Amino acid sequence: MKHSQLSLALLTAVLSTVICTSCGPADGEEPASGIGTRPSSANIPGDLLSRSDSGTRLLLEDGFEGGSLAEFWAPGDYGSGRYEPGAVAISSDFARSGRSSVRITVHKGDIDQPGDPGTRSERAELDSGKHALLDQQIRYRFSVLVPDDFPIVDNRLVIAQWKQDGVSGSPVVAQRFRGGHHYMTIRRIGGLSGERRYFQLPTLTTGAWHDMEYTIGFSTDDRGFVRALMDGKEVATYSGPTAFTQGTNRFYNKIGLYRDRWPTPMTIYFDTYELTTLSGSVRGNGMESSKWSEGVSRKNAQ
Ligand SMILES: [Ca+2]
Repeated sequence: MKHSQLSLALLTAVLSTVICTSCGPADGEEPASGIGTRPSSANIPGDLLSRSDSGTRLLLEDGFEGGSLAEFWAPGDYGSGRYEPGAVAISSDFARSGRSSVRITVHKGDIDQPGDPGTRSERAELDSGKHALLDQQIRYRFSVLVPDDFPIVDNRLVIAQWKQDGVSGSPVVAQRFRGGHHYMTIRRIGGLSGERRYFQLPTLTTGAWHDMEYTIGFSTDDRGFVRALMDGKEVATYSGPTAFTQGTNRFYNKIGLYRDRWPTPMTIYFDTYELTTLSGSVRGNGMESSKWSEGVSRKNAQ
């Protein structure tokens, strides 16, 4: 099968190059104390809602113009905090659309939290807020630019992640950039927090905008799927459960920089963010993908 061969090749490539991809229980985990305090989709400002002729519905949109963030983004001090004051700013350094984008910078110790045993995590992330997306087909789009002077280091780094409220540990879907390797992970529903599949993504060229698109069906059964496009081309597909039965019907996406502690700052840019719900309920699509691996280390993965 073409897909099987491709998936196996991708898995082999990723496992041969990713030295340590352990996320640990703190990979984007939020403390329970912060749950339930953010706006739901019902509270999305009316001017963000629209409906096209094709039956799709634009839920969230931010082109990062006009000097301020769209209202739907959770504030930086939400819960234990998503970013430090000044870490997120509208910037005219680069623009994928219009005249500006959002610049996100993380410094050592920002929003310090426990990471894997013996490690600390730090972050500067924009949080989409929680939305009822179970059993719907949805599509996230955003553009990302990694500047030329970005530190390319072998340290855990998540630049986009999707999580389900009420579920601790690793994100269901994550886009990662580590040591120059660009890849997506899918957490195994019902498995250990670190048990996941790896999908190598095309090179994230520094100094250039890349357009990411994730079509996701959040489902507790085999109707679930993830389809990733990069710069208009399909780059990864997964078919299988994407939601936990013990979790709530509240899903959220974060973009930015989430990493294990590192001494030097990192800055990244995003633009043209949107979340669209597609017509129809989620349905299985027969996609194939790689096998599960517990990515604690290269040795364990092999
Ligand atoms: Ca823009």
